[in-house]
Amino acid sequence: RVLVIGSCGQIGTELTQQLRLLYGDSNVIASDIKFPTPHNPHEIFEHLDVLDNEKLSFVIEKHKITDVYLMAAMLSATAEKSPEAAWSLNMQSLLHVLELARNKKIKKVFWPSSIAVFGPTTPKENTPQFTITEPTTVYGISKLSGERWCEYYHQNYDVDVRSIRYPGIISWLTPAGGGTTDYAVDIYHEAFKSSEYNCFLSANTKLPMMYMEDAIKAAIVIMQAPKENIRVRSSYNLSAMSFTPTDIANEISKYFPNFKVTYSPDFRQRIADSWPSSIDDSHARDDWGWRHSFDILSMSNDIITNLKTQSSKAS
Ligand code: VAH
Repeated sequence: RVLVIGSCGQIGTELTQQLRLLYGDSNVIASDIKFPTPHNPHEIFEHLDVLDNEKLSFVIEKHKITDVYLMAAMLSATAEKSPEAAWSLNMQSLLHVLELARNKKIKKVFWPSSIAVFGPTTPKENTPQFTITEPTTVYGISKLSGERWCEYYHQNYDVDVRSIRYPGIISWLTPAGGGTTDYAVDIYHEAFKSSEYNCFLSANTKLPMMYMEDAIKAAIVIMQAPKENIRVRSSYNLSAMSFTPTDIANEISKYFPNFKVTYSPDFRQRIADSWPSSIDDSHARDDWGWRHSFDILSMSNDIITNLKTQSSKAS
């Protein structure tokens, strides 16, 4: 049985839906500190604060969980405002789950890391799998520490934890939650609401990005790969495309010719400037067959099509 922790989050919502399609509703238990909304109507739901270790162990036992997808975290922008809370949530949640795996209470763990583990001293273009990682954000520090723990628990206790350094993830169904790349989610929704969007990053801020469908596919494919294929036990670089706010504005203007984007960089610009512009994910492609499906054209078309359908249903 599978437990998704953080099933109401940006990735968790659609990940839970896909896992239910794959394994059946009764084999996928959703859990979150928030309660489900119409966005994420989970068949089997447990209200869970992942820091409540007792409740977590109870849920694992009650549902005979074998695989855990730990999707709960505080993202980069929010974490800068609440460093201690971010460290506690992002770190303690992982350590609790790794301990359960060490004690053989669960068999397999998926834990998302992020390109946020890279910092200003990391090579910016085509960032290699193994390189300098001096993150300058609370979120990046917590993700880098998490990667070190994943590798430690694998090497010392043979824990089967698998991790991916996600780039910015773009979704239409679920809102993004407190990240630096959220502009790329918000801007599409704004195109349907008003004729302009004020972007909190500068026009030419190039960042590695991925469409939600690819992000979900990656989590499921890495978890289904034979154990011996997973040679990187810190976290795999992963990417699909890189783009700037200008690139997205140009895509949207194909559908909304009068759409106007203005740029007012805020504190999140410093975070974005510390991250790479593009990622070398050849290890993921070689080790477990990673292949992305969406580029900026097919992603934009998919988002606009779905938002059109959603808005026509709503009206
Ligand atoms: C964030 N969406 O912006 C997340 C992600 C690489 C970005 O980690 O914090």
